[in-house]
Amino acid sequence: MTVKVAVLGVGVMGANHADQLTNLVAGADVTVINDYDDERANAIADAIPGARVVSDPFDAIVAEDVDAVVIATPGPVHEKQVLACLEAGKPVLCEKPLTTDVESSLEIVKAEAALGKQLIQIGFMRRFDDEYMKLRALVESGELGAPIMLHLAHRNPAVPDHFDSAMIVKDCLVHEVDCARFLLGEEIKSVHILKPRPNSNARDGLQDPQFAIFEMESGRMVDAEAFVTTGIAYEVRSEAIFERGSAQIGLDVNLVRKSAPGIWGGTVTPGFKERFGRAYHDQLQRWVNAVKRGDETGNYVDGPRAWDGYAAAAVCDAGVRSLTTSTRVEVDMVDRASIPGA
Ligand code: ISE
Repeated sequence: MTVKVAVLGVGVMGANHADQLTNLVAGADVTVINDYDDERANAIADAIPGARVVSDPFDAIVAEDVDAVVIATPGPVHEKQVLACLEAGKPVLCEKPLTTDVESSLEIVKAEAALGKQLIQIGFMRRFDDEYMKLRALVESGELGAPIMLHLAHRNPAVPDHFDSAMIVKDCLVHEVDCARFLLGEEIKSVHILKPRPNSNARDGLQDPQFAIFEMESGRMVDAEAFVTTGIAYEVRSEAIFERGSAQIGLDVNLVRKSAPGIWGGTVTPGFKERFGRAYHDQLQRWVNAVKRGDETGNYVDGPRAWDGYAAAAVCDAGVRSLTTSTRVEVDMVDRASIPGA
């Protein structure tokens, strides 16, 4: 069986998914492309044999030649589109955020749980990155004892002009939120965002960098730096400190060159598409495989679920409140066990 996929939203991420599904991922065909900008949709569809443009995202979701949906549209329209996928019983890989507020994310978790099928996967692609998987495996193995702390860093060379301080939390720090939850296997209890003196390259009023402290349920602590105007390149690093050692990923040591006159070095990965290209691919391949098995297993997901999208929304909401109040803010989340099947 070939999974016929509709890609909703073909900006940077959606176009990347459509390309990987067409040219790299086995067992999937992109049959439908949708974007609010028809011209952009046409340009992408023209490069995909057999794909057509459907202008209304809801028509795309219910189309007969669509088995599963990738949502890479702007966050504010996710809620209705994900709900439409649930209503149509179609598996969906939704880019973060699941929705733009905590309440609607929770409603979606409940709606999916009530269906008794796992249909929603969230695009936290780092969980498919080789280095993250190795670090997670090291934590699980207990080889170095229990993990005690994480030091995380997320640096972007630049961000678009519309990026404000809250977006640094919801668009960038959100990955560190998921990373902390994934690596340590527990929820985040509180967030405190400290505000260092802003970088002189940061637009007026933009709180950049930000320094977040996550307190985990068990009392472990995580610090996460988000710095989006470094002017350098894309750097994402994680270090775990254990009882009997430490481990680091994201050193970005690729080709190391030596040349005259006494020069030693390499290049830093320019952006997230390059840094996580392989992870995006593996995420899509595992999702397509899970969709194929879904009718037998009732589980069309292999990776982070709606719950993870909800947890990220709840932590980021606390983060944004911490940013404005300059205090430590408790994360307000329901107990997962209270929603059977979540
Ligand atoms: C972007 O939206 C992403 O999701 C990238 O993975 C992240 O690293 C980047 O900072 C965000 O702006």
